[in-house]
Amino acid sequence: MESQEQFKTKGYFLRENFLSQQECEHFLELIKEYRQQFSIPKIYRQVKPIPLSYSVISGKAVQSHLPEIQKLYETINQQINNLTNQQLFPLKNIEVGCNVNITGKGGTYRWHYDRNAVTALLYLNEVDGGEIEFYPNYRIVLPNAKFSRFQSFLDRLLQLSLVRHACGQRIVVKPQPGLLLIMHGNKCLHSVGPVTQGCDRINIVMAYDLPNSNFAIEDQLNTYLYSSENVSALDPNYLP
Ligand SMILES: O=C(O)CCC(=O)C(=O)O
Ligand SMILES: [Fe+2]
Repeated sequence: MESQEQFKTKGYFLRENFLSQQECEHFLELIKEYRQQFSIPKIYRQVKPIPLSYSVISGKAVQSHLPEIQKLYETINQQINNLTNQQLFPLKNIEVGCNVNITGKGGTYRWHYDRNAVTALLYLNEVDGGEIEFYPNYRIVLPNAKFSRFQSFLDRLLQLSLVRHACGQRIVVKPQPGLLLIMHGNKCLHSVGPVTQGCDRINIVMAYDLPNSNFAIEDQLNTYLYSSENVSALDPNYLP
């Protein structure tokens, strides 16, 4: 009950030690083994002020090769349904549903909102730097126009540091093994600052939504986020 209240009023939920140190090490080992067998794309998108610079094991690979992580995606679904008092589901688009983000030294994740309603971030290790900075329930969403140019303008305006600091509640969280962060992904502005130490920052990103959710832009955004290919759109979060 307490957690439900917390999520409702604050717009996010943090739980330390959702996984034990040993469980984290086990998942890190599975990820390491996956990386010894397969190469993973490195994504670099030059956006300001914080570029998107990371590597990712996308949802399709998680589903086929990392069944224990896929299982975790389902377990956390239950937790989220309790927390939100809603019936949310894994995304229909497998590629987007459950990813492993791997951020090396100097890597960052741009300012953005997720496309889905609720996102869970599960951190597996501790690094220097690589803090996530977020502003819960911050976005002003235009009804029926959330992929429009005007929405894009509004989002860019609210991303300015002056506006963020004046209008938002700034929260900074340092990754630690087993830490679970749940947020309204499509309303919470977030970014990841540079990892300053050699070791990779590794976390699992799990996306949930209502069953009838649909996203106006899928393919371009997926290419942008999960492959190293070029995309023509300036920002594929919005319609041209
Ligand atoms: O790695 C993080 O802490 C955040 C990643 C993120 O926001 C995303 O993958 O959408
Ligand atoms: Fe995100």
